[in-house]
Amino acid sequence: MPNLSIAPDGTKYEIPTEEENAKEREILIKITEEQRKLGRKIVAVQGLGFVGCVMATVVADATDKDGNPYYFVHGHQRASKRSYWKVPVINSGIPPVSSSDPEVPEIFRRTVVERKNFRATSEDSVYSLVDIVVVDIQLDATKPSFGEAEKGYCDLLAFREGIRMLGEHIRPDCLVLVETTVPPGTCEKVVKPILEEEFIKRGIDIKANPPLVAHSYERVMPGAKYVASIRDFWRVYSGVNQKSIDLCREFLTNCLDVENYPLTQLDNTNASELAKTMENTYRAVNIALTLEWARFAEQIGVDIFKVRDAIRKRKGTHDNLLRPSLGVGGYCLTKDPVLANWAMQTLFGLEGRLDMAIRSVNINDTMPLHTIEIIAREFETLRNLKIAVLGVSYLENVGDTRHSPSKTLVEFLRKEFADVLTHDPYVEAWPELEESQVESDLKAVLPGAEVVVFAVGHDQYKNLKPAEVVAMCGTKPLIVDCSNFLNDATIAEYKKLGCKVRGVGKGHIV
Ligand code: SAJ
Repeated sequence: MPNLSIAPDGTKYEIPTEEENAKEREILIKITEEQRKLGRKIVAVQGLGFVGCVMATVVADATDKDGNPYYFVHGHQRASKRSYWKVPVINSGIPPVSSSDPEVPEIFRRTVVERKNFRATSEDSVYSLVDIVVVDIQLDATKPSFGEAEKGYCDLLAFREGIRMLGEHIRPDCLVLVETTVPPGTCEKVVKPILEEEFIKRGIDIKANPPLVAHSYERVMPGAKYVASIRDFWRVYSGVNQKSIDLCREFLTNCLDVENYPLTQLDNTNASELAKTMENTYRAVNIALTLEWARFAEQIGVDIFKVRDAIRKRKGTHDNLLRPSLGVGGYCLTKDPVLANWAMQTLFGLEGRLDMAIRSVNINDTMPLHTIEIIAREFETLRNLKIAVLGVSYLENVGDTRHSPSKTLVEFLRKEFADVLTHDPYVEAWPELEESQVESDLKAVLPGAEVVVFAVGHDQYKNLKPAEVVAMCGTKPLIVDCSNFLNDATIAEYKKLGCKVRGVGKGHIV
């Protein structure tokens, strides 16, 4: 019975047998020899997720002043049921990620089909053939209990296994460049020691040939500027020794637009790892501050968004004040503060914790409960209340549901036995909330609704006319605005139609 990996479109791909892997090893050796003869350095990208697969194309797309590619790139994806399908899909020149960035399909076609200097494989031995490995394997933080981010931890097992596999195969002079967002201390205290252990097992003198480890975090934003968020974006980097730093700088300089987006070298990898986690913690704390003040504003008749706009007029010092919302989701701001806090205690063995970071994550994670409070104030009970939730992705105009605040909202409303229907124009399936059918037609969720929650700021919702919504509902629903999606004129129209309107941070609505 063949071992199958199934792509999102349902296509089934057979995972290679040992016999096919042996053939693949021959192919890899042959390709690598040919590419070296063309004067190209050989790079492997470990992990072909939403970061690695596009990073691999950016590296393959890099050319010298005569237009010759610097590198041949082997993209490596473990032969798992969940992800092996990416290997044959990429090798057909198709991106394994959906994207609104027109450059994504273009750069895959150019590097895989036209130049043929990017190829995917699931064969581990590829790492013995390369000069540089870019590590883009996933590393998650786990928060075991809701609203208690202080108990969050990082399970390094899979990451350690990935690094150990590198140690078993790479040549001693191969640079390992970690791009994955990792807890501060990981390169020095996890990656380097594992590589040293494996080098020693292989009889390599680690004094003469110390492992070469660098860190430069990615700032990938898989939206309309997916490729540019890798190639045309500032980078921070460092290494465990001078040679690692020099090789990393040379590689990034060849691959990225460092003229317009200069590199920043930090003293050591702890600093570079701290920078990424602090960057996203800064953003999470910024949002948490506005969420806390939104509650205050609601109680004293203030529209926090007008206050925010007034403050942001101070360009250069206060114009980065963010906004309150249903809550904070996504893969970055929910995780990075927890990684740093965990590292402080576990990797560095320090007392205490990053209080503001952890408190901010707790404010952000539990913020959807405030929207429930807003609704509950208007009804005797939530039991059997028909609630239409508009938006389940974590961010406006994208279909990504990872760590979506709408999940918390829907789960807690259903715990109160409310009758919740969900809609999102970008989301067909909601893997994190399997039993939840996500509708793509408003007519499937609005009829009979007693509450309409504008949860996510998709453009489609912002263009909805109050009269349309009320007509589709056939009721005069409570309208709940989670993040300033409705301006005062629209609010007045809803009120004229007999609807009550409430909103996060909108204390001025009477
Ligand atoms: N959010 C708010 N208020 C805001 C901004 C965002 O509640 O003022 C919420 C969003 O609704 C979402 C969550 O926070 O649920 C995260 O939004 P985000 O805009 O930070 O988007 P992310 O999570 O994709 O963050 C990423 C980060 N990029 C990387 O880590 C490489 C972050 O550093 C970027 O600043 C952000 O993208 C960006 O600017 O797009």
